[in-house]
Amino acid sequence: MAARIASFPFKNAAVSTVLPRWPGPAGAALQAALLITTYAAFGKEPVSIVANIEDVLAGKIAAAPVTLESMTGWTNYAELVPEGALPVSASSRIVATAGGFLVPGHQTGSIDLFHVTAPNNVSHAKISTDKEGFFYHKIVWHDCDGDGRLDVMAARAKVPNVGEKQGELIWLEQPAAGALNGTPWKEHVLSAGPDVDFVLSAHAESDGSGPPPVVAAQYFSAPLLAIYRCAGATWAACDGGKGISVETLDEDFGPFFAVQESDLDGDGIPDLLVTNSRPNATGALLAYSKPTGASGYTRHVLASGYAPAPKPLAGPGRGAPGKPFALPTYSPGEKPRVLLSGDDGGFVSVLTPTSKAVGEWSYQQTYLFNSTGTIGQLSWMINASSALIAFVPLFSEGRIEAWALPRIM
Ligand SMILES: [Ca+2]
Ligand SMILES: [Ca+2]
Repeated sequence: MAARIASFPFKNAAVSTVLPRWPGPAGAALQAALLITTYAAFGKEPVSIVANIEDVLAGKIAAAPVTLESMTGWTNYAELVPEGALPVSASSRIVATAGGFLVPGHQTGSIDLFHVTAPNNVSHAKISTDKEGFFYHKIVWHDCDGDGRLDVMAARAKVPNVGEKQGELIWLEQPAAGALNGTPWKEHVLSAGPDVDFVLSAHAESDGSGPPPVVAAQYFSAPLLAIYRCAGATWAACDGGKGISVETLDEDFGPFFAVQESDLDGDGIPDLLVTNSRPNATGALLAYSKPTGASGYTRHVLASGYAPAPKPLAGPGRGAPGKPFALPTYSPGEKPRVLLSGDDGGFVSVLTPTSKAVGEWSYQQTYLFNSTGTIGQLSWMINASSALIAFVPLFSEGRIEAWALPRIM
């Protein structure tokens, strides 16, 4: 059985991320750390790091969050920048954040880099240029212009009280020098549409000639799951929308919340793992497959019926489920399990494939727990003992839980 192995208080815990090999106290061996962002309608919303998380889980030390930054707000995304993406020394690390939301005071979001040379030595570079009312949920590192430097692709949304909701796919050009000096990177707008989550697909290419297509889970602007392809040699050739074509994969099950690409059914071809987010017990975990030779994607409903937990004061904008994760497998041919959070549904579950056969899409769902509060974004890691650990930010209840997931649930 899955077991709760640790729990510690953490006010307003929102998005969690595992940082591998993160520097802890001087002299200590490098260990994974847990990064946690916070959401608050008023006051500071620090992004913090709990170093030496394996020692915390083992009960050797107490969780001691250290603030990475508290200048940005409503941080929806925080990840380690890929090694080598920016010209810094090998011992330093950079965390990229993206944020903002439709909450008053937070509508105009930003993309920021935090360069950490020591736990208490953090420098900040905001690389986006403010566009009033637009906020960010996701960035992807990709060399958009083929100059050898990784650039930032991002989706952003605008949700005004009155007027049109908008989504925009953009890229920010990493300069040849001064990438971290605080000057915003040059912005290029690619297309309307993508607004929340997206991936660069390794598989959705139509003829193999262009750059990797964008698969977008659209929530605000138009509730679609859609593929954006660029006919140029690089994404930069499609600036301003030139040469971009859009294929709609699903216009029935939206609004869509999250998308990732992973081979789910064991045929060796990456599939799309997707959630929508809905209020009325119609939330679903979905997969989309495109076998070799198929002309289009086939939708598979892996589980459905998710709903926000009942609350005395159920506000608007609540939905379920949250973000799914395909978990690592243990042997060739094994299909991955899926870790799922409920978001406003207040649960965490693991879906295990019930058949090894290719083309079978049935799963058994095991709930780790149900609560009445909102769950933030989960993260997971493999610890030094090869066990799979899931981190759960319980936003409403103000704590972080760690769960060990055995190979057989
Ligand atoms: Ca570049
Ligand atoms: Ca597949």
